[in-house]
Amino acid sequence: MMWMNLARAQSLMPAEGTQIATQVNNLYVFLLVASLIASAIIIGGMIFFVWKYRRKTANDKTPYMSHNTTLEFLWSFIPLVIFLGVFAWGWYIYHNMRAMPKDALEIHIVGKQWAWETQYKSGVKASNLIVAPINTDVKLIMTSTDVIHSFFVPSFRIKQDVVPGRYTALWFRANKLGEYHIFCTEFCGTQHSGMIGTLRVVSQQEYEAWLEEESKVGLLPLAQRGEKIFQVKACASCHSTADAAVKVGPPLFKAFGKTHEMANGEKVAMDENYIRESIMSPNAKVVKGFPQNVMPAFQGQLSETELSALVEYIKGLQ
Ligand code: HEC
Ligand SMILES: [Cu+2]
Repeated sequence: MMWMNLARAQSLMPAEGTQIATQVNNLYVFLLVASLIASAIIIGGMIFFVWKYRRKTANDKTPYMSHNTTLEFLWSFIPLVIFLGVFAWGWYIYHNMRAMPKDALEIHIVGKQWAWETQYKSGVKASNLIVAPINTDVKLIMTSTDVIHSFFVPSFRIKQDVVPGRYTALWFRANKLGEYHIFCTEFCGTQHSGMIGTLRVVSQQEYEAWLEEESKVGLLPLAQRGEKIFQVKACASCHSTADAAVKVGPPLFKAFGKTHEMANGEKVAMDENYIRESIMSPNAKVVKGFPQNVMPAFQGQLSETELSALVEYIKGLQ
């Protein structure tokens, strides 16, 4: 319907990421348009009658009127039918929203001041991020560790209180790829407005790849995660870790805490910040006797957790 699409122009409402969002929008647009038509009839009729039956001469008499059964019946019955229709329509959508699908992919969500923690069944965890496959029923099982929060994804038109001491649930079936906002909509303390996250809808393959990748680094002690990342990012092809052998780059074995001489003569003790800088922008300080521009810069390719893991791993190579 043309008018529905018109009223639903992107600028008016958040994107629709699920079938339910579309259903909610249709109902909402119907209510909006029905209210507009009703107010046009009522206010327009009022203005018209005020004008038509205005006092025209000094001795106008108000005619005697009792009632009109047909009219009264119609203006009661037609709205009644519309209201019952809206009720049934709303009930149907609400039922769809609240009836949890069987065999859904279940994800645990913990609200805390002031973040959303995501926990997958495999043990993978994420913070302020939910990654979910497209066209799949997903059920969120939610609780809070402190105060009452409220989980809201505007583009999915789903919202639910997240309460300490019990579980509440939501479900969705995303039908568009993309990133959607997660908000907390229950005032929960000073940083409430910062309690936001991202719901990323990806293809089934991407979802599995992501889980796989996260499970590599998600469950181990930091130094062990660091060791994995060191392999995955091919650091190992240029740096030796078990002896002082010089490969493409300087050995990292027993390197932490020692003083290293740079190409410009500067002496730098290897601490956490030096490791970080060496990984993110290798050209900031170039080790004496080694080529510049050989080690790739990892800026933007490692998360803070991955960086900490690498730092801990390198510290432990003693
Ligand atoms: C293509 C080879 C190559 C790869 C891959 C590489 N590096 Fe390097 N790295 C070097 C070279 C060459 C240097 C010395 C030049 C410089 O300082 O930029 C270096 C320097 C370093 C230093 C400073 C060492 C010191 O003794 O002062 C650290 C720490 C380091 N790399 C860590 C890493 C980590 C962690 C990774 C993986 C995320 C990595 N490197 C990947 C070649 C590489
Ligand atoms: Cu909150």
